[in-house]
Amino acid sequence: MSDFTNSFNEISDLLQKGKAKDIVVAVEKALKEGAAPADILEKGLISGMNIVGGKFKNGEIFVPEVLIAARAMNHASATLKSALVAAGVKPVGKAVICTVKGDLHDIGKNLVKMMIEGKGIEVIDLGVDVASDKIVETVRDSGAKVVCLSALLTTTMLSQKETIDALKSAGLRDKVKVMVGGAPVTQSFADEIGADAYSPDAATAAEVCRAYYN
Ligand code: B1M
Repeated sequence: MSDFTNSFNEISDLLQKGKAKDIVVAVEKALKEGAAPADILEKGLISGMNIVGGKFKNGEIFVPEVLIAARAMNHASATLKSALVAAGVKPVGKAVICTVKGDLHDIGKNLVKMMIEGKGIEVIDLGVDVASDKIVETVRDSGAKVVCLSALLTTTMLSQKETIDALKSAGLRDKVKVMVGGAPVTQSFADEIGADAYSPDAATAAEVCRAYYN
Protein backbone atom coordinates (compact mmCIF):
# COMPACT_ATOMS: atom_id res chain seq x y z
CA MET A 1 0.00 0.00 0.00
CA SER A 2 1.32 3.49 -0.90
CA ASP A 3 2.32 5.90 1.81
CA PHE A 4 1.05 9.36 0.98
CA THR A 5 2.74 11.11 3.90
CA ASN A 6 4.90 13.22 1.59
CA SER A 7 1.87 14.28 -0.48
CA PHE A 8 -0.11 15.22 2.63
CA ASN A 9 2.83 17.19 4.03
CA GLU A 10 3.25 18.99 0.71
CA ILE A 11 -0.48 19.88 0.65
CA SER A 12 -0.35 21.09 4.26
CA ASP A 13 2.74 23.16 3.46
CA LEU A 14 1.20 24.72 0.34
CA LEU A 15 -1.92 25.60 2.33
CA GLN A 16 0.14 27.32 5.01
CA LYS A 17 1.94 29.29 2.29
CA GLY A 18 -1.36 30.13 0.60
CA LYS A 19 -0.31 28.72 -2.79
CA ALA A 20 -3.77 28.43 -4.36
CA LYS A 21 -2.70 27.22 -7.81
CA ASP A 22 -0.01 24.81 -6.63
CA ILE A 23 -2.25 23.25 -4.01
CA VAL A 24 -4.89 22.38 -6.61
CA VAL A 25 -2.20 20.63 -8.68
CA ALA A 26 -0.97 18.78 -5.58
CA VAL A 27 -4.49 17.67 -4.59
CA GLU A 28 -5.24 16.48 -8.14
CA LYS A 29 -1.93 14.57 -8.21
CA ALA A 30 -2.62 12.90 -4.84
CA LEU A 31 -6.11 11.88 -6.02
CA LYS A 32 -4.69 10.49 -9.26
CA GLU A 33 -2.11 8.46 -7.34
CA GLY A 34 -4.87 6.93 -5.26
CA ALA A 35 -4.86 8.89 -1.97
CA ALA A 36 -8.22 8.75 -0.17
CA PRO A 37 -10.10 12.07 -0.41
CA ALA A 38 -10.85 11.97 3.33
CA ASP A 39 -7.14 11.58 4.08
CA ILE A 40 -6.24 14.49 1.79
CA LEU A 41 -8.80 16.56 3.68
CA GLU A 42 -7.77 15.48 7.20
CA LYS A 43 -4.02 14.94 6.88
CA GLY A 44 -3.33 17.64 4.30
CA LEU A 45 -5.84 20.50 4.33
CA ILE A 46 -7.29 20.44 7.86
CA SER A 47 -3.88 19.66 9.33
CA GLY A 48 -2.43 22.68 7.47
CA MET A 49 -5.32 24.92 8.50
CA ASN A 50 -4.86 23.88 12.14
CA ILE A 51 -1.24 25.02 11.96
CA VAL A 52 -2.34 28.33 10.40
CA GLY A 53 -5.00 28.73 13.13
CA GLY A 54 -2.45 28.07 15.87
CA LYS A 55 0.05 30.56 14.46
CA PHE A 56 -2.69 33.19 14.08
CA LYS A 57 -3.78 32.63 17.67
CA ASN A 58 -0.20 33.02 18.89
CA GLY A 59 0.36 36.22 16.92
CA GLU A 60 3.00 34.60 14.65
CA ILE A 61 0.99 35.43 11.51
CA PHE A 62 -1.70 38.01 10.79
CA VAL A 63 -4.97 38.52 8.93
CA PRO A 64 -3.49 38.76 5.38
CA GLU A 65 -1.65 35.45 5.73
CA VAL A 66 -4.78 33.78 7.11
CA LEU A 67 -6.90 35.11 4.26
CA ILE A 68 -4.37 33.86 1.69
CA ALA A 69 -4.25 30.42 3.34
CA ALA A 70 -8.04 30.40 3.50
CA ARG A 71 -8.24 31.17 -0.21
CA ALA A 72 -5.95 28.21 -0.92
CA MET A 73 -8.16 26.08 1.33
CA ASN A 74 -11.23 27.12 -0.68
CA HIS A 75 -9.57 26.23 -4.00
CA ALA A 76 -8.35 22.89 -2.69
CA SER A 77 -11.72 22.09 -1.08
CA ALA A 78 -13.51 22.80 -4.35
CA THR A 79 -11.11 20.41 -6.12
CA LEU A 80 -11.73 17.75 -3.49
CA LYS A 81 -15.47 18.22 -3.17
CA SER A 82 -16.65 15.94 -6.01
CA ALA A 83 -14.17 13.25 -4.98
CA LEU A 84 -15.38 13.47 -1.38
CA VAL A 85 -19.01 13.23 -2.42
CA ALA A 86 -18.21 10.28 -4.68
CA ALA A 87 -16.39 8.58 -1.79
CA GLY A 88 -19.41 9.16 0.45
CA VAL A 89 -17.52 11.35 2.90
CA LYS A 90 -20.01 13.67 4.50
CA PRO A 91 -19.24 16.80 6.47
CA VAL A 92 -19.57 16.14 10.21
CA GLY A 93 -22.48 18.58 10.38
CA LYS A 94 -23.80 22.02 9.55
CA ALA A 95 -23.37 25.42 11.15
CA VAL A 96 -24.92 28.78 10.31
CA ILE A 97 -22.84 31.96 10.45
CA CYS A 98 -23.52 35.65 9.92
CA THR A 99 -22.81 39.16 11.07
CA VAL A 100 -25.87 40.35 12.95
CA LYS A 101 -28.44 42.99 12.03
CA GLY A 102 -27.13 46.53 11.60
CA ASP A 103 -23.52 45.41 11.21
CA LEU A 104 -21.59 45.32 7.92
CA HIS A 105 -18.20 44.12 9.17
CA ASP A 106 -17.37 40.73 7.69
CA ILE A 107 -13.60 40.17 7.78
CA GLY A 108 -13.63 38.44 11.18
CA LYS A 109 -16.82 36.52 10.33
CA ASN A 110 -15.20 35.23 7.13
CA LEU A 111 -12.14 34.08 9.04
CA VAL A 112 -14.29 32.26 11.58
CA LYS A 113 -16.22 30.63 8.72
CA MET A 114 -13.05 29.45 6.98
CA MET A 115 -11.58 28.06 10.17
CA ILE A 116 -14.80 26.17 10.93
CA GLU A 117 -14.91 24.80 7.38
CA GLY A 118 -11.32 23.72 7.94
CA LYS A 119 -12.65 21.47 10.71
CA GLY A 120 -14.85 19.60 8.19
CA ILE A 121 -18.11 21.38 9.06
CA GLU A 122 -20.43 22.67 6.33
CA VAL A 123 -21.08 26.37 6.95
CA ILE A 124 -24.16 28.21 5.72
CA ASP A 125 -23.04 31.84 5.44
CA LEU A 126 -25.93 34.32 5.58
CA GLY A 127 -23.62 37.30 5.10
CA VAL A 128 -23.86 40.61 6.95
CA ASP A 129 -26.68 42.69 8.46
CA VAL A 130 -28.80 39.60 9.02
CA ALA A 131 -32.12 39.93 10.84
CA SER A 132 -33.00 37.45 13.58
CA ASP A 133 -36.03 36.07 11.71
CA LYS A 134 -33.79 35.06 8.79
CA ILE A 135 -31.43 33.30 11.21
CA VAL A 136 -34.33 31.51 12.91
CA GLU A 137 -35.71 30.40 9.53
CA THR A 138 -32.30 29.08 8.40
CA VAL A 139 -31.68 27.20 11.65
CA ARG A 140 -35.13 25.63 11.38
CA ASP A 141 -34.80 24.67 7.69
CA SER A 142 -31.19 23.47 7.75
CA GLY A 143 -31.20 21.59 11.05
CA ALA A 144 -27.81 23.20 11.81
CA LYS A 145 -26.45 22.30 15.22
CA VAL A 146 -24.53 25.54 15.77
CA VAL A 147 -25.21 29.18 14.96
CA CYS A 148 -22.32 31.68 14.98
CA LEU A 149 -23.10 35.37 15.47
CA SER A 150 -20.47 38.01 14.83
CA ALA A 151 -20.78 41.68 15.91
CA LEU A 152 -18.18 44.45 15.65
CA LEU A 153 -20.13 47.40 16.99
CA THR A 154 -21.20 48.00 20.57
CA THR A 155 -24.65 48.85 19.19
CA THR A 156 -25.04 45.62 17.21
CA MET A 157 -23.99 43.36 20.08
CA LEU A 158 -27.61 43.79 21.12
CA SER A 159 -28.68 42.07 17.89
CA GLN A 160 -26.92 38.95 19.21
CA LYS A 161 -29.27 39.03 22.21
CA GLU A 162 -32.28 39.65 19.95
CA THR A 163 -31.34 36.60 17.90
CA ILE A 164 -31.10 34.39 20.99
CA ASP A 165 -34.48 35.67 22.14
CA ALA A 166 -35.95 34.99 18.69
CA LEU A 167 -34.61 31.41 18.76
CA LYS A 168 -36.26 30.99 22.17
CA SER A 169 -39.60 32.34 20.91
CA ALA A 170 -39.43 29.99 17.92
CA GLY A 171 -38.88 26.99 20.24
CA LEU A 172 -35.44 26.31 18.73
CA ARG A 173 -33.14 27.41 21.55
CA ASP A 174 -32.62 23.88 22.89
CA LYS A 175 -31.86 22.53 19.42
CA VAL A 176 -28.94 24.78 18.57
CA LYS A 177 -25.74 25.98 20.23
CA VAL A 178 -25.24 29.73 19.94
CA MET A 179 -21.67 31.02 19.64
CA VAL A 180 -20.92 34.74 19.79
CA GLY A 181 -17.83 36.81 19.07
CA GLY A 182 -16.43 40.00 17.61
CA ALA A 183 -14.14 42.70 18.99
CA PRO A 184 -16.52 44.30 21.55
CA VAL A 185 -18.01 41.00 22.75
CA THR A 186 -16.82 39.51 26.04
CA GLN A 187 -17.40 36.33 28.01
CA SER A 188 -19.50 38.22 30.54
CA PHE A 189 -21.69 39.69 27.78
CA ALA A 190 -22.10 36.19 26.30
CA ASP A 191 -23.16 34.89 29.72
CA GLU A 192 -25.53 37.80 30.22
CA ILE A 193 -27.39 37.17 26.94
CA GLY A 194 -27.47 33.38 27.39
CA ALA A 195 -25.08 32.36 24.59
CA ASP A 196 -23.51 28.91 24.80
CA ALA A 197 -20.02 30.08 23.94
CA TYR A 198 -17.85 33.13 23.44
CA SER A 199 -14.57 32.89 21.52
CA PRO A 200 -12.03 35.69 21.26
CA ASP A 201 -10.62 34.59 17.89
CA ALA A 202 -11.32 32.49 14.83
CA ALA A 203 -9.08 29.56 15.74
CA THR A 204 -10.68 29.16 19.17
CA ALA A 205 -14.16 29.53 17.65
CA ALA A 206 -13.42 26.66 15.25
CA GLU A 207 -12.18 24.45 18.08
CA VAL A 208 -15.24 25.20 20.22
CA CYS A 209 -17.57 24.66 17.26
CA ARG A 210 -15.96 21.32 16.30
CA ALA A 211 -16.38 20.05 19.87
CA TYR A 212 -20.17 20.37 19.54
CA TYR A 213 -20.11 17.63 16.86
CA ASN A 214 -18.23 15.03 18.93
CO1 B1M B 1 -15.74 49.81 11.31
N1 B1M B 1 -15.70 50.12 13.22
N2 B1M B 1 -17.32 50.97 11.17
N3 B1M B 1 -15.59 49.51 9.40
N4 B1M B 1 -14.09 49.02 11.62
C1 B1M B 1 -14.69 49.37 13.98
C2 B1M B 1 -15.25 48.05 14.47
C3 B1M B 1 -14.35 50.40 15.15
C4 B1M B 1 -13.82 49.74 16.41
C5 B1M B 1 -13.38 51.49 14.61
C6 B1M B 1 -13.07 52.55 15.65
O1 B1M B 1 -13.83 53.42 15.82
N5 B1M B 1 -11.94 52.42 16.32
C7 B1M B 1 -15.71 51.10 15.35
C8 B1M B 1 -16.67 50.46 16.33
C9 B1M B 1 -16.84 51.23 17.61
C10 B1M B 1 -17.71 50.50 18.53
O2 B1M B 1 -18.86 50.29 18.30
N6 B1M B 1 -17.13 50.05 19.63
C11 B1M B 1 -16.25 51.08 13.93
C12 B1M B 1 -17.23 51.96 13.43
C13 B1M B 1 -17.69 53.04 14.38
C14 B1M B 1 -17.77 51.86 12.15
C15 B1M B 1 -18.84 52.72 11.49
C16 B1M B 1 -20.02 53.09 12.39
C17 B1M B 1 -18.11 53.97 10.95
C18 B1M B 1 -19.04 55.02 10.35
O3 B1M B 1 -19.65 54.76 9.34
N7 B1M B 1 -19.12 56.11 11.05
C19 B1M B 1 -19.28 51.87 10.29
C20 B1M B 1 -20.43 50.93 10.69
C21 B1M B 1 -20.94 50.21 9.50
C22 B1M B 1 -21.88 49.11 9.94
O4 B1M B 1 -21.43 48.06 10.24
N8 B1M B 1 -23.15 49.41 10.01
C23 B1M B 1 -18.03 51.08 10.04
C24 B1M B 1 -17.66 50.63 8.78
C25 B1M B 1 -16.50 49.93 8.49
C26 B1M B 1 -16.03 49.57 7.08
C27 B1M B 1 -17.18 49.18 6.15
C28 B1M B 1 -15.29 50.74 6.51
C29 B1M B 1 -14.99 48.44 7.36
C30 B1M B 1 -15.59 47.03 7.33
C31 B1M B 1 -15.21 46.28 6.07
C32 B1M B 1 -15.60 44.84 6.16
O5 B1M B 1 -15.70 44.23 7.20
N9 B1M B 1 -15.82 44.26 4.99
C33 B1M B 1 -14.60 48.74 8.81
C34 B1M B 1 -13.44 48.26 9.43
C35 B1M B 1 -12.47 47.51 8.53
C36 B1M B 1 -13.21 48.41 10.80
C37 B1M B 1 -11.92 48.07 11.60
C38 B1M B 1 -10.85 49.07 11.18
C39 B1M B 1 -11.36 46.68 11.41
C40 B1M B 1 -12.36 45.54 11.68
C41 B1M B 1 -11.73 44.22 11.24
O6 B1M B 1 -12.06 43.71 10.18
N10 B1M B 1 -10.78 43.70 12.04
C42 B1M B 1 -12.41 48.26 13.09
C43 B1M B 1 -11.33 48.82 14.00
C44 B1M B 1 -10.45 47.73 14.53
O7 B1M B 1 -10.93 46.63 14.85
N11 B1M B 1 -9.20 48.01 14.67
C45 B1M B 1 -13.68 48.99 12.94
C46 B1M B 1 -10.03 42.49 11.69
C47 B1M B 1 -10.85 41.25 12.06
C48 B1M B 1 -10.06 40.01 11.73
O8 B1M B 1 -11.09 41.29 13.45
O9 B1M B 1 -13.58 41.40 13.13
O10 B1M B 1 -12.52 41.59 15.45
P1 B1M B 1 -12.53 41.02 14.09
O11 B1M B 1 -12.61 39.45 14.20
C49 B1M B 1 -11.77 38.69 15.02
C50 B1M B 1 -12.37 38.45 16.41
O12 B1M B 1 -13.17 39.50 16.87
C51 B1M B 1 -13.08 37.14 16.27
O13 B1M B 1 -12.33 36.44 15.29
C52 B1M B 1 -11.73 37.33 14.37
C53 B1M B 1 -10.35 36.84 14.04
O14 B1M B 1 -9.65 36.39 15.12
N12 B1M B 1 -14.47 37.07 15.87
C54 B1M B 1 -15.26 36.04 16.32
C55 B1M B 1 -15.20 37.83 15.04
N13 B1M B 1 -16.44 37.33 14.93
C56 B1M B 1 -16.51 36.23 15.70
C57 B1M B 1 -17.55 35.34 15.95
C58 B1M B 1 -17.31 34.27 16.82
C59 B1M B 1 -16.07 34.12 17.42
C60 B1M B 1 -15.04 34.99 17.18
O15 B1M B 1 -18.24 33.35 17.13
C61 B1M B 1 -19.44 33.35 16.47
